[in-house]
Formats: sequence, C-alpha cells, structure tokens
Amino acid sequence: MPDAFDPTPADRFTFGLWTVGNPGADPFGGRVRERISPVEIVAGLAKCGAYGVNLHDNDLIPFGAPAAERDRIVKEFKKALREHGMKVPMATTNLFSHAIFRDGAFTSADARVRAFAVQKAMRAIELGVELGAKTIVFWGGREGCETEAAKDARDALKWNRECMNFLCAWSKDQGWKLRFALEAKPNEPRSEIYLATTGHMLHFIETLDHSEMVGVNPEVAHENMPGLSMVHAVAQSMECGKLFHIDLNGQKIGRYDQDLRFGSEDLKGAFFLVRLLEGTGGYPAYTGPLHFDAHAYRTEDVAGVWDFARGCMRSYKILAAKAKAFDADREVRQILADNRKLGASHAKAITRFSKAAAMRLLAESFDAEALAARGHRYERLDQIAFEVLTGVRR
Ligand code: GLT
Ligand code: MN
Ligand code: MN
Repeated sequence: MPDAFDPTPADRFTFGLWTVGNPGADPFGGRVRERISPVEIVAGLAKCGAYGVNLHDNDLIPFGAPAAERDRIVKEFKKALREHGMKVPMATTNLFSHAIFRDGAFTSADARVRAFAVQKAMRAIELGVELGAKTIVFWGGREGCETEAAKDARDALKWNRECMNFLCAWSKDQGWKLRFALEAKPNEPRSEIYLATTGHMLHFIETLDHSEMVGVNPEVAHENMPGLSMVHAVAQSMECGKLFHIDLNGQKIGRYDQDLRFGSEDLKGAFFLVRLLEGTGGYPAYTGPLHFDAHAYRTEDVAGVWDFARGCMRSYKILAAKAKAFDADREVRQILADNRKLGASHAKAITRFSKAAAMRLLAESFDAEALAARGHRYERLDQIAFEVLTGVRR
C-alpha cells in the first residue's frame, strides 16, 4: 500500500550504479546474485521513485573499451535515462580498481601514473558532462601507503594538489560550471590513507587554486567506522558552504566499510543527520541530491536489492517527518528557547572584539558557582527525541 513515505523524484534520491549493482562479492567470497545491468538499474530505480543514478566511468564503460564501444554503451544508457525520466547528477572516476593504481592515482610515486590518472579523470568528467552531471566526486581509494619509507606524505599532498588544480583549471577552461566534491575514507583499503577525514579534506581544499569550486562528499560509514560523528562532519561542511554532495548509508563503529542500508544502524545518528539536512532545527536545508552509497546484504537476491533501495528512501522520509515533529514539539522548543534566553545578555559581550569590549569583559564578575549549578535539561530533550523516534510521542 503506498503511503506518505513512498519516494518520488521530487525527494531527490539517487543511487550509484555500483550500489544497487553490487552483486554481493566480498574479500572472502564471490558474487551471490546476478549483476543488474546499468539499463535495468535505471528502470528499477525509476520504478522505486528515485530521482537519478550516479556512476563511475567503469560502472558503465569497461576499462580500456574502444571508442566505438563506449559510444554505443553511452547511447543505450542515455536512451534508458530518457525513457524513465532519470537524471545523472553526479559522476566519478574509478581510480582504485586497476593494478596501475596500486601505489595511488594522484599520489602515486610514478609521475606517469599520476598523469594517466588525471587523463582518466578528464575522460570520466567528459562522460559525466555528457550525461548532465553537475557534481564530480573524487574518492581516492588508493591514495595512501603501507610504509612511510615509500614517500614523504608532503610529496603526496603536493602531487594530489597539482592534479586537483590541473583538473579544476581544465574544467573551467572547458566552460563547465562543475563542482568537485572530495570524499574521505579513513580505514581502508590502504594501510594508511592520506586526507583521512572530511576535516582533512576541508583544509586541503583551502590550499587549492580554485577552492571555490571544490567541496566535500561526506559518507556516514566513513565517519562512523573510526567512531567520528557524521552529524558534526556535515554540520561543519554546511557551515562553511562546502557540503556539495552526500553519501548516506549505515555503519557499525569500528568495522570495515559496511555500506549498509540507510537508517539500519545508529538510528539516533541517522535522525540527527536528517534533521540537519532538512533544516528543521533552524538553519537552511541542504538542497542537493540525497545519494545512497550503500548496498543490499549479501544474503539477498535481486528482489532483496529493491527492498533495500526502497528501504533507504523510506527511512530517510520517515526520519524527515520525525525531525519535523521533534522541532515542532512545544516542550522541545521551550527547553531550547530557555537555554538560549539565559545567556542572551552576555551573547554580545564576545561576538566582536574591541578594546572597549575587552575592558568591559575583564571588569565583569561572574558567579561561577551559580552558573555551574544549573542543569541543562538535555536528558529530557534526548528522551523526547527517543519517544518521537519510537512513535510513542506524536
Ligand atoms: C567506493 C567507495 C565509496 C565511494 C565510491 C565513489 S566508490 O564504493 O567505498 O565510498 O563513494 O568512488
Ligand atoms: Mn562506504
Ligand atoms: Mn562513498
């Protein structure tokens, strides 16, 4: 039975070809289900109510395919997109599967490999542009090392910067209004990863020639696997105008990159993330595509893959409704307003430095014991979040 949580294209949900197309292989066993072809994925996702599909160059076109084969595949794929009204908002480059990238792509010690990687990214970007993509994601899977004896991490950073600068300048020279989004993953597949977190990426971006066109693509799993907060990574990215794209999924802390169905783990984390993205707490909402970088459990057959895809989208919408309810709750609003009100007289004292403000502040006397004695009512707030989430409180 359709209900208010069934997705529609207006919800802006997207999946990668590599996500629903994942046939369940892992390092310990081969695939467990048929590979769903790109054309079938487009049809299947459209049927589920998705807005679009994203891809790596090699999700669609095999590595090294001759030009004629490339053109035939792209033509067929575009036809499917047209027929099903599906968009390709984001494209990316596979700079990790082929053995040539065993020592990295943009950070390979071999300059010929770095040049090849940039050329491959250029071709992937051309493909993305041809399909209508506005965002290009860079996940440097092999950018790292096993031993520090291999190269100085400062060289790796410089090489990475050179490649990004080259690609930004080339994209601008082509007259494209593309945005690049850098994705960090901390724990795999190299032993040590360069630029391991969204925070590392945010600083690296500021060192680029065209930093204005470069932002981040944080992923739930990648923040949670080392125990970091996705909510904080996304909040910081939003606050500095750098949340260009997002990878939604589920993850247990401390494990490998699980890429589980969105909402299936850390329900409260997912709830506060959706609340942030939807802007129900006050700040402007994120308006870009909502991409699921996840895949079905290895236990599933193809029918289970579509259960998985629908589940990701429904869970997001259910959490969006819960976020709305939480922020409309009178008691929640009251507690938050009370906490703000208490400090109001002092908020101005430190917003802007002036000699006079510094003098005033130094002359001020605070009753530290009285301030320390006050409870903040966060236990109550969190319990309300729990009760809203579990449906006990409406
Ligand atoms: C790979 C990785 C993802 C990235 C994809 C884009 S590929 O699955 O683990 O998190 O987003 O390159
Ligand atoms: Mn992942
Ligand atoms: Mn990802």
